[in-house]
Amino acid sequence: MMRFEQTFMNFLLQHQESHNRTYHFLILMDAMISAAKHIQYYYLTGALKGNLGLAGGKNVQGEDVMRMDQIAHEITVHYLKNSGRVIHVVSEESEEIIPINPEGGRYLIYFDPLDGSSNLPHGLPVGFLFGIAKRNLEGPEDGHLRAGKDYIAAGMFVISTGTFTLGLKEAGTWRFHIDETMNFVRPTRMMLPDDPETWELSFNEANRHTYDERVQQWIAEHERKYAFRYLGALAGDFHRILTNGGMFMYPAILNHPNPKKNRPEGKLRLMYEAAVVAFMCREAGGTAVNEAGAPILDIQPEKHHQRTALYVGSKQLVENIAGILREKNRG
Ligand code: AHM
Ligand code: MG
Repeated sequence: MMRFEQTFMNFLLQHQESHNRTYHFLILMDAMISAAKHIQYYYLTGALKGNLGLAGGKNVQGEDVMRMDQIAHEITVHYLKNSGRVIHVVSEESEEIIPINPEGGRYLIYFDPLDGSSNLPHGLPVGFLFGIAKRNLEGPEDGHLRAGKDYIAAGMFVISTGTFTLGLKEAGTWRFHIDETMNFVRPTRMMLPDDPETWELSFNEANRHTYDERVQQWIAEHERKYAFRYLGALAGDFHRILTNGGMFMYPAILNHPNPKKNRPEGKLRLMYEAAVVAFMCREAGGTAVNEAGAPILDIQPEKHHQRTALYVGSKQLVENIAGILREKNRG
């Protein structure tokens, strides 16, 4: 007798029906999955087509080379448009908010279609990260910029390793793997492990001396207890943290030898990077804070490309450093 895996779409259908929800979200997620698969296969052959280099040149066929992140952006907007369910999107690849279906749409999507640009020219893992909020169905719509706590779902595809992780509001964080038929299958609920045995720390070691002194001191006191891993692509690094526990951090850069390179606001983007992983982390039993030690999910964005520092992972570790960050903020 053959055994078949449960597909993502079947999992989601059951989820929506058991919560008495509409099918609109299924249609939206079908568009996201189509976009992710399309990006995945473009990326896999990207080196051959000359798509992994910088924009501006010509490929071997003499065609204009587009940056892979621009291609990923166009693919995503295409599928989201066709879904008919999206009011507007915020994309890392577009300065402006892009209206899609302002009257008839139901969802607001914040995404980075190809995150981890330093891995791009090597064809190494990158991420497609997204957060989803819903239109205010009860009254007039506002500026559409939602805090992470108001997302209904947030997820990431690790491209091109073929994994997909989705956090659903009050319903857990789930991981899926791509199968031979290009379906994402085998829903597996992710919970951060309590046992520190497997915990890892993940941050850009080259930046260590640019962090606030108290953060540097925290690292010096804790680093020997844990393994250290850093891929340089948030989706990949956070993928590991979700499985193994520990903490990923991208602290504020405050003491760079070239002061122009300081980033007191942090580097990562709030709406489609930090809040996305913070949301999945909360649904997996963890937490996330900014440089002031305040919960990432509570930050009300003032602009769509807002940056933030990020500390995300196992509660015990994040809360420990959050205490120090809050003290620093008071002092
Ligand atoms: P990007 O949007 O330019 O790709 O930058 C975001 C990426 C994250 O994926 C990753 O966690 C971080 O930047 C890595 O930065 P760094 O190269 O400074 O370590
Ligand atoms: Mg990015």
